[in-house]
Amino acid sequence: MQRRRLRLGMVGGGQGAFIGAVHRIAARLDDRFELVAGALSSDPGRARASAVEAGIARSYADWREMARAEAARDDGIDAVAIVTPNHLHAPVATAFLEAGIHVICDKPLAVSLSEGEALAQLAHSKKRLFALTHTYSGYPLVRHARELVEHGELGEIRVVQVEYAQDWLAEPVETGGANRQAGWRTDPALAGPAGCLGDIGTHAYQLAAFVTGMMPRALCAELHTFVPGRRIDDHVQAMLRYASGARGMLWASQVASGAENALRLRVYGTKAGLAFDQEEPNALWFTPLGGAAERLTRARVTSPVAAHATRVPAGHPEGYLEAFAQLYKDAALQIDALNDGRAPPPESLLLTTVDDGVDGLRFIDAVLKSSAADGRWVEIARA
Ligand code: SOE
Repeated sequence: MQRRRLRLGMVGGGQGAFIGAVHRIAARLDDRFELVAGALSSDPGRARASAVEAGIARSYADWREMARAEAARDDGIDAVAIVTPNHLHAPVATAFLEAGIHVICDKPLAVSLSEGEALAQLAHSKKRLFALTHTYSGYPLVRHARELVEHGELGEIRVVQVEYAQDWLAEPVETGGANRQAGWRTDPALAGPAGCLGDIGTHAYQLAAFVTGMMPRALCAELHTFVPGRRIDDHVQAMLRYASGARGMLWASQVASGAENALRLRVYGTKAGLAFDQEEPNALWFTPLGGAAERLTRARVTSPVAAHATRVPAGHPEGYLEAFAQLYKDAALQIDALNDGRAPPPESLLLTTVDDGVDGLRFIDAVLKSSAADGRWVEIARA
C-alpha cells in the first residue's frame, strides 16, 4: 500500500524567525511530511502573511484554536512542530498532546524542571510521540561515535570534553528591537532563566550524553554575563563527575569572538579517543592509544546507524539540514508505527525523547543552583 505523507502543523516560525524555516526544510527533505497548517505568529497579520509565504493552506491566529480545530478534522494534522520561544514550548505541547496530536518540539523542553517533568508525564500517558530536536544527534558520524563507545572500542571512558562556541551575542545586539533572534533569547520572560546555557549549553550536554551514554551525577558550574546590561548569561563553564568515575568539562559561550557554530566533542577512554567537530560533520577522528589517528568519513563507516542517517554517497558533503531532517525521518517512522499499532523500527530509536529533554532540564537546574552558590558541587538527582 502507498504510504501517505504525514500532515504537519507548525506553531511559531513566522517571518523573521530562524529555526522555523529550518524545521520546514527538514520536514520535507525525506518526503514524509507535508506542512498543511500553522499558527506561525502571535501577531495575526504576520501569521497570515507567513503562512502565505510558506504555502501553508490552513492558517490560524491562535494555537489553542489550531489544536482544537485540527483534532476535529478528518484530515487534521498528525503532528505539530513547536518552534516558538522557549516559554511557550510546554503550554503549546500540552494543548496538542491533549488533542491527541504527536509533538516535535525545539529545545529546551521547557523553562523549568517541574514544567518539563509534567510534560513528560502527559506525553507518556497520551502515548503520543514527543521528539525534541537536538539536531546534532542526527549526524551519521555522531551516531557512529555513539556506536563505537557502546561497542567498547574506546575502552572505559575516562574524560569527556565538550564545548560550544559562538560569537553572535558578543555585542548588545538585542537592544533596539531589530534582531528578533537576539531579542527573545536574551529576555528571561521568553527564554527562561538560562540564556547561553539553555540555547547552546543544552546542545553540548545532549551531544556528550548521546555519544557516551553517560549522564553526570554531579557538577560545579559558573554562569557569566559578559555584555553589560544583558539580563541573562552569555557564557557557562562546568566541571562534571560521572558515576563511573569519569570526569568531564563543558563550556558554552556566545561571546567567543570569531567562533561561528563551534560545537566540538572529545571523548577519551582506556583504549582510544574520538573527536567530532560540528563544523566538519563528514569526518570523525578515532585515535587509538599509541596508534595512528584514523579519520573516519561519512558513508564509508559501516555501522547501520550511520547508514540509516546517510543520504548521498561518500564524498558528497551532508550537513546541518540533513542532520535536522534525520530527526524528522525518525519521527515519521515512529509515528507511522504508533498509528499502525506496531513497535517502532529499531533504527528510528536514536531520536531524542521527552525524557532526554527532562534530563537536559536537570542539567540546567543543577548549573543554575551551582552558579548561584558560587560554583558549589551539586548532585543531579535522578529517580
Ligand atoms: C542560536 O544560538 C542557535 O540558533 C540555537 O538556538 C540553536 O539551537 C543552535 O543549534 C544554533 O544556534
